[in-house]
Amino acid sequence: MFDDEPNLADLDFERSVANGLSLRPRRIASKWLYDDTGAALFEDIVASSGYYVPRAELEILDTNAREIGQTLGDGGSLVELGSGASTKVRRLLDAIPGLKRYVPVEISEAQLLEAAATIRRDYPALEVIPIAADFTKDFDLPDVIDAGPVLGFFPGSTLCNLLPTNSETFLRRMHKLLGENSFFLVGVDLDKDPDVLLAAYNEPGGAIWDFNLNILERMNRELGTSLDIADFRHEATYNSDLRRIEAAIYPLRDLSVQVAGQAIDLPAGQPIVLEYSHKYTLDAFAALASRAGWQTLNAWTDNKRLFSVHFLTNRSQA
Ligand code: AVJ
Repeated sequence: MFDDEPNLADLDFERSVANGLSLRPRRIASKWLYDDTGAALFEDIVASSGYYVPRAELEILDTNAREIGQTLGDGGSLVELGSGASTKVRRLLDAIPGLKRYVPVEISEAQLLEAAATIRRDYPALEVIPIAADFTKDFDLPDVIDAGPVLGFFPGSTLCNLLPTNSETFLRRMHKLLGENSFFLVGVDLDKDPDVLLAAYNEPGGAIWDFNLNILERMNRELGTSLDIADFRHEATYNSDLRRIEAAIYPLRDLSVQVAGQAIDLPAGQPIVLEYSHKYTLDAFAALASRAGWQTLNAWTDNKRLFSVHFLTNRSQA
């Protein structure tokens, strides 16, 4: 997964946790949330009724897929970043019959190959070229896609984990990778009433608690700590200056933990920040994309204006 804390990104789990817990506020980089257990628990969040992102995004894709296909033209390649089980993309595959090729890019190779086999079975006319890669690092796309238009697909608001400056760098990298004749569909969560955001990111005792508290179980498993999840609570807050949800866990009593040979204090009530989720207005995101070299063709929202999908292009004449 993505990292919002570059200084903690290229370390192993133990070093990264030890360094993060010495920062103030204490931090654990969000990429560590998504081990196999974490990825499965995140699916429970996706299925939960309070988390509006998946449903709002599918509504937008369903409504606009035909227009996307018409703009793209025939013979194109769809490149999905972080394709997981390749479920959302089916809405596009179903609505864009002229598509020639699907290139899922996914770090979990087992999940990638299983998803690719299922897509091949269900879309026999489509050429499927799976790429096992971490899209936050450099990787290559197959040369064959240069023959036609390319549609990048980056759903789910994953980009919003990044600090805005790192998002811009990422968008610029994708601009280069997807090439001259490309389009990019990016799912971006909208800035809105903090009460609506807080309700979506707080579900006391629900899937979000299990997902975030899993980091403690992971530490117990992999770092030999013996933390008790009953000693913590989860709360997401909204930072209105930086326009982001900050998900954190809080010790309920004074604790101390041994990581990488260091004794680290975890005082009662002091947050350990796990994940940022930045929120954008349509204009703010279009400006960011433009600084990264992309031109906005369209920015769609769902009916309730909770979420947005930006349709960007590399084509200068557009
Ligand atoms: C995976 C970062 C897109 O911020 O909406 C959802 C993570 N955490 N509910 C988001 C998340 C709790 C999600 N992203």
